[in-house]
Amino acid sequence: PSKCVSRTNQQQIIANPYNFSVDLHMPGVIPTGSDTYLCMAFPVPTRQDAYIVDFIPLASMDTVHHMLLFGCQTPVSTHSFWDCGSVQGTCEDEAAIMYAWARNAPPTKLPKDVGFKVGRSSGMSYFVLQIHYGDISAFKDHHKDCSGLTLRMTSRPQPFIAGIYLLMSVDTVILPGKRVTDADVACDYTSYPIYPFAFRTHTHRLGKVVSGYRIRDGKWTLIGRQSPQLPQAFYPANKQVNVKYGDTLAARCVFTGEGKTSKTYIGGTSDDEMCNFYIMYYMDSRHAIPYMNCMEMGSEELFQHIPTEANVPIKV
Ligand code: IYT
Ligand code: CU
Ligand code: CU
Repeated sequence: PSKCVSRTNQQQIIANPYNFSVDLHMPGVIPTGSDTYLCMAFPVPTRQDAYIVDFIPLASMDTVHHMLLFGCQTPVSTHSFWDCGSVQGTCEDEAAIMYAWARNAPPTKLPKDVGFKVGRSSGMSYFVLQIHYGDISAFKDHHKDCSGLTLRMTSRPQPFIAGIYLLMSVDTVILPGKRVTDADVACDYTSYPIYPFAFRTHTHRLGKVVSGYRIRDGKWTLIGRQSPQLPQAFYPANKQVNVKYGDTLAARCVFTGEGKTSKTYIGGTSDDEMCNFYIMYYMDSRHAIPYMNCMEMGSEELFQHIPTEANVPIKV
């Protein structure tokens, strides 16, 4: 039996019968080394559709480097927590990211009337919480960690659903010693309008800056730009940039091969690299599409027109 105290279950306020909270936290763990990734799956507690409308993080600031929340159908384990570093991963099927908390970054809030749809019809039956324990010296006293987050949920349909559009490179190769390698990704957008409100960048150690754009009538408009060496949370997107049928979405990751003695490829370990630009958006719930992605390498001709800021490093 875990000593973790549930923060919500004892005091559910029954003011609105549609609203409820779900507590997701580690069951009292002691990571065995620095830079351990632990995962824990939780069944979505309702068979009907439900919406996440708010995230309330509760993480031990001295040990938790970051927390991610995913949704999927088939987690690697449903019994207890597991080591989900590069070998095992989070889910057998595709995982969808819904939330990122990183130390020293402000947490993301969903806009009003916006919710992530989970449950039966969304094909998302489990939450998976991933926690990266960084420096574990605070565990010398053998205490157990119960970090995690509380989800505020409602069964009331929301006017807008939240979703994620992921741009990722699958084929970048970074040559050793080469000062700059650009990984470019771009796709035509051919769906209903989306309204980006947050973005997240992800690379490993060689990434310098990652930028995402909407291209409309040849004009590049910034959605967000960040150093992946800063906490990899969702940051507020450039306001008033919507994306509609006929636009193009594009992202560039700038890498350096300086200090490397061999080629670096895209892959799962910390010696590999990744190039990810996540757009968190909302969309009219009548034509809700919660996950989209783009893995096409943009054309050289298109990227001739990328604003020069995309290659300007960000101070960390
Ligand atoms: C090869 C690669 O770039 N992997 C990324 C993007 C990715 C995310 C999810 C790929 C798939 C997913 O289901 I969610 I398939 C990647 O692994 N990124 C990590 C986490 O897995 C989310 C990151 O921190 O952004
Ligand atoms: Cu981390
Ligand atoms: Cu990665």
